[in-house]
Amino acid sequence: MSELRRSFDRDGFLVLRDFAGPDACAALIRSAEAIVAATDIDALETVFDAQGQGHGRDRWFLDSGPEVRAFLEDTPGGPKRVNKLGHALHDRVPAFSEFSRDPRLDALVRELGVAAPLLLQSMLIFKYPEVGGEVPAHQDATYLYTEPVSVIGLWFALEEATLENGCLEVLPGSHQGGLRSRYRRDGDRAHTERLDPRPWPREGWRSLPVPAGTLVVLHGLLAHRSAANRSPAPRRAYALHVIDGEAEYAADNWLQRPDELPLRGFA
Ligand SMILES: O=C(O)CCC(=O)C(=O)O
Repeated sequence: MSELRRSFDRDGFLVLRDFAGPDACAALIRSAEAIVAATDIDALETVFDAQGQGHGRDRWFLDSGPEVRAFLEDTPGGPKRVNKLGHALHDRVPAFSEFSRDPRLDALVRELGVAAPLLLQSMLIFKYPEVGGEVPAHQDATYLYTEPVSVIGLWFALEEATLENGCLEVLPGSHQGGLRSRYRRDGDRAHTERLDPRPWPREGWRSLPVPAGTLVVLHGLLAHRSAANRSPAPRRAYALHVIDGEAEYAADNWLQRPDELPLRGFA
């Protein structure tokens, strides 16, 4: 077993600096900001409700698995600002498809045990200065469940992520403790079902301040979160979630792909 794999199996995450160069990061930011600039923000209504998951009652969210849609920050009374774009940038937008279908990522996830990688979900998370919201502690397998659990998060810092602008925070080893909740779709809504009532511990979290270009790899059962950005510096990041095609994809996951846009791997 490689040292990388041993470390991932032990901790539930990897921090790989200098994965993406400045030009590659800038290209994704440019492409994402062009999408935002072409979006009628005032016409948007769906706030990405990271705390209460209120967007789970909203078709703009529920049908976004094969689309590129913008979601708002919770800024009551203030101007509307975009929280994220999701969830099929990797299949719909050339700059993201090129960035995501990198043979190095294919080799990496296979080394971590994914036999038949499929690119399931992508998001550009803006965390704009002053307004970028908190992402509460969660496991990605809550939202992207396969049997057995196979989802891996590939999170790319497109700019420096710091303690001030809301860098990722992880709970090392928490991937060994089982899945705590599932986010299930039931017709026109999705809701969270708790499987384990214990709250995440207050102690033991590790902040991951990283320079732009860093790839953070997250096991699907690893608890992670990020604080609000109250600093003057943006913290844009790209997150790509990969599952194993050999695992069974849950029919009641919120994200469902239509036959017209089947999931693809890295090729
Ligand atoms: O970018 C963040 O702050 C959180 C990202 C995240 O939770 C994820 O990609 O699963």
